[in-house]
Amino acid sequence: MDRREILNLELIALNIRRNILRLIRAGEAGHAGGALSSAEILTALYYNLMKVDPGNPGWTLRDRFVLSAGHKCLVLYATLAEKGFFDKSVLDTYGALDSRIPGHPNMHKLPGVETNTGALGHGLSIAGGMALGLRLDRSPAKVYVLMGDGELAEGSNWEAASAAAMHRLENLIVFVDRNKLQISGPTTEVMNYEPLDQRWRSFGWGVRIIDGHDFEAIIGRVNEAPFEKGKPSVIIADTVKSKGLSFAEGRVDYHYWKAKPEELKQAELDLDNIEKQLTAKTENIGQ
Ligand SMILES: Cc1ncc(C[n+]2csc(CCOP(=O)(O)OP(=O)(O)O)c2C)c(N)n1
Ligand SMILES: [Mg+2]
Repeated sequence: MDRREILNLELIALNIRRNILRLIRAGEAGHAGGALSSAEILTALYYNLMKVDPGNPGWTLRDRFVLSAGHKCLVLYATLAEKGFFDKSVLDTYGALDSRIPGHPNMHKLPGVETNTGALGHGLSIAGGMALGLRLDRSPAKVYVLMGDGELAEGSNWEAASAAAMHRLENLIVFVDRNKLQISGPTTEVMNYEPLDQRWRSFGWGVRIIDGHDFEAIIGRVNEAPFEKGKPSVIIADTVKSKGLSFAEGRVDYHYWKAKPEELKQAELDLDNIEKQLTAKTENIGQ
């Protein structure tokens, strides 16, 4: 990929992080950690990989995105708003009664949300059904799923993984956001599924491991899917929870962040610093 294209995606991911901060400010709290760790994955999907039309969210030929880990909804709202599915002013209603953007995504309230999620461990089953249905319709559309690494502790995922392999769902591509933390601690201490690549492989999937903050890796691997003929694909994305916030990166306390005013100030400064770095990179390319 061209350096300019990558920089452009990095700038969009920064805007998405700014939108996440705006949501947290509005709601005074939210699931920040897992939203921030997956900002690059959603940016790559919505700005490079997926065929979607913000003006026509129900377009039959669209690719589908299922946010299986529904508590990561801040990153979905932030991305859909950035992409123009709805007005950014809606972000300021987060936490309000009757908001169109509740604590877990609701397809009946917001255009662009494909299915309701929030109870972990159900998105993969739903996505498998979508992928099978699309194949029966001879649709070229693909189904993308974002799962949390802690979410994998739900047994229902592994039944869905077996079914997807049995049905040879080549049009199904799953990301596992391996930020190594879940709600109460390190995933390896709460429910250890490592080595995760071997586990997925044994369930009949094609597997790749990437740096989940690296656009070339995200886009490059997705473009190679299916990784193995007749198999669904999973990309294990190594990420940092709360990526971008100096005081919160890799800390379990920010899984759900009740934001203090001084933390919000620091978060703004951190994102301003990222912007400065990106501006410097842009100037370098220009020379
Ligand atoms: C069925 C179910 N059990 C428990 C929860 C509570 N819960 C919300 S987030 C979370 C941890 C998820 O961790 P992970 O999937 O690693 O997400 P991330 O690190 O990206 O935030 C849990 C247990 C839930 N939403 N659904
Ligand atoms: Mg996690």
